[in-house]
Amino acid sequence: MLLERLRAIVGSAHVITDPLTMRSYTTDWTGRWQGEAAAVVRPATTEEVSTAVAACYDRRIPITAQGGNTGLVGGAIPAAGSIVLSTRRLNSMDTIDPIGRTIAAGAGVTVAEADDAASKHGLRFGIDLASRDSATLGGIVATNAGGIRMVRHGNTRAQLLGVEAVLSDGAVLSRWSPLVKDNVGYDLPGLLAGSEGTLAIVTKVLMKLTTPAPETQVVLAGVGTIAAALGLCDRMRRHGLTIEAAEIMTAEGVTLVCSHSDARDPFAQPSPLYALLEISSPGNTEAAVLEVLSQLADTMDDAVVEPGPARKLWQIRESHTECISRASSTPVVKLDVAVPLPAMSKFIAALEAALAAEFSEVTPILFGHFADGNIHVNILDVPPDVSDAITGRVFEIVAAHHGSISAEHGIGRAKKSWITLGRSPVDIRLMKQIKSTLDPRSILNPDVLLPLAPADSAHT
Ligand code: 2HG
Ligand code: ZN
Repeated sequence: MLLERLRAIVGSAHVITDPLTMRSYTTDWTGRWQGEAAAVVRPATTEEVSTAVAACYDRRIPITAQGGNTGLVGGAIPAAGSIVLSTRRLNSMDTIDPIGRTIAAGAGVTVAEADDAASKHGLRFGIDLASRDSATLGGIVATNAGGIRMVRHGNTRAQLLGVEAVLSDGAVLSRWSPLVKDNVGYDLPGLLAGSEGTLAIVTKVLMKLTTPAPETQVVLAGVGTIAAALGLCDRMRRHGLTIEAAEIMTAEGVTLVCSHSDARDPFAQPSPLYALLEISSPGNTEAAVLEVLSQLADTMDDAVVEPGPARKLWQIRESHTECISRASSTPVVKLDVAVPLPAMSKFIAALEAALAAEFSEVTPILFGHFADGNIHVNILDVPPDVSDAITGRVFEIVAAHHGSISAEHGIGRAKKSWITLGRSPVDIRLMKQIKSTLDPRSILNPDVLLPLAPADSAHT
């Protein structure tokens, strides 16, 4: 029997079947996605992962890999009868190479732990996100996470040099080279980045590290329009300054955060939009930032500047997810979208108008990494029977503006019905062919990402 076999592989203490203990693995952070599993398995080594996966392969039992369970699209939530393979015990911090500027670590190491380890060598981990204390390296690879430093260092795929990963039959792929120039064949680590646990289970990662700016200044600017916020970024760049982060919030979002946390709005009068920029430069950043702000004074309602890390200013932005969750009467509908920068103002206007006219009972809050074109559309108080209609409507507006229905959180379960809005039939066919080559028995997270026809699914 499978559970006996799994107990023999990882030890009885690490095969969880108690429904109450399993709940934190089968329910997502938002409470919107709830699954069921036959068991949660917690291997501690790649060999244990490999043997456990091979046991599932032999019996055609589906496996959902899960890191910190911080995802927002149900991508790590299992379908009934699945095994959840938790990667959290794969938490070895293997090597920091301060000369090559790389980190090698287990998939269960968190983003915060990776950053702490890099900081001891005067370096930083290039991905940062509000869930840094729980999100794992395996999870950020599986979702190709972007986060708040994407504008500066690129997404996870851009920083991924190598992976060790277990394939669906238990074979171990080790594409492990710190070389930044290495063109021997297909980019398999790049393929696994963003594959949402559907192609292989990442057990170790080899990633680039970054050099921190010696000093940063954090600007919170109250602006009336997206065009003014983009203009601020543009002028900072033209002035020779580097944008380390560029976030946008709305008056409604800032008010909500201030009433559900101890954050406070530093402005005397609320502004329609709040642009939060973190800026660095090789010289006197503060003087240069103040100069740009004075040149653009007539495009802003108000502005404050504080030396980084300026945690109080960042708290306003980073508390959005939690405060929104607390404020909504139903699980929040979270739609993480991107649009081309020139289309962003029109997109937001069209979205706000459609939601107000067609779904007047809901409360939308928009925020996000605007310099990357990424807006997190959070919709509160959505009656459960309306969530699909509202999702479809938002995605229709995204598609009409040539945007993406998934900027950084992935497709998961939440968006797979709409994947045709983001990819052509030929593209989807090719992705399915890749899936069936790497996972011929369709046991790796079979219910996420690609809309499989029932006949395609070998385990049913
Ligand atoms: C962020 O940018 C995360 O804080 C979460 O991607 C976004 O809660 C969200 O919708
Ligand atoms: Zn985000």
